[in-house]
Amino acid sequence: MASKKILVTGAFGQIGTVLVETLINKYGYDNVVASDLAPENKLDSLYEPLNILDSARFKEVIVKHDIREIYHMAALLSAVGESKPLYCWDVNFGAFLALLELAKSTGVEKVFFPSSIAVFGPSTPQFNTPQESPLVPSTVYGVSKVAGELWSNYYYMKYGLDVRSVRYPGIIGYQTMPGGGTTDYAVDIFHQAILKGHFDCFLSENTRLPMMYMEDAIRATIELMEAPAEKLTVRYSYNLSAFDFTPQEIYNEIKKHIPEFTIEYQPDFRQAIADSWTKSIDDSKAREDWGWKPEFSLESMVEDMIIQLKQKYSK
Ligand code: AKB
Repeated sequence: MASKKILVTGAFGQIGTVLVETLINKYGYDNVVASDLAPENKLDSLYEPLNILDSARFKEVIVKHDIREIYHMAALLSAVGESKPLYCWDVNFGAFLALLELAKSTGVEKVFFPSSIAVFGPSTPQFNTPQESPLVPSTVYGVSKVAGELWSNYYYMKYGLDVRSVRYPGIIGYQTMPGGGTTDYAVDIFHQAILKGHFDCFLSENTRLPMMYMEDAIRATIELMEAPAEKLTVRYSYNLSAFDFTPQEIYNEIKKHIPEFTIEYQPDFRQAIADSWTKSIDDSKAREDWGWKPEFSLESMVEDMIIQLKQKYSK
């Protein structure tokens, strides 16, 4: 059992919520501090209200709890980022750079930075995207994640700060709802299938994107953070993959469980974002370096999502 103190920023977000619970189960209640913007805690955890743009307050929280590890999950996602580009840059990059500086001057030893498939762009190979690929994204969210990756690598090389990162694909989970992303449809489709039997999809039927089940995403995050430092050869961000599908393919899979389910396609501005991202990912470097292996396939993810959500809605 680790006695190091862990801080999770963005703890009320889609991934943060599940991460806090998993970290508490693993390292103990007293070793995990959740933080987010809201004044009141929504989780069963220690809590500090924190606006990550306020670096004096950020430092206060780190020092007060003698934080040694930070999972920096606070971010604006791709679709909402496009409506507020400069704010997205400040939140996703400015606050992260401030965090890296704080880590240097406090006792923080290890930092997790969540990157994304949004770092890829039209010039990146579309299928089986290699670890080393051109990173010229067309969203400000992608730009902020590329910058975060490069500065993570810089702080590691220059100051020896142990920053670790993965490029998350779209994450699907029954525990929480995403907000403001382009892959959000892949969570919403389950809720609508169960609640209404119909889904209006904001992406077109053949839009293929890389995706992953929440259980695998959380396990990948913690496995990377626990991997021996000498095994890690990538200090900007690891490609990470489980499966990929189109809206039509996930619809067909859900329909096996809910035969009356219907879908219509009404692509909006998020279509252009999805079209700029790659379709499938080569994560062999993560597999080689720290033994990454997903457990859930498209079929087993869909089955589990439907079981879990039916249970949730029947309560
Ligand atoms: C989004 O859709 O913006 C995110 C992501 C792929 O990073 N889920």
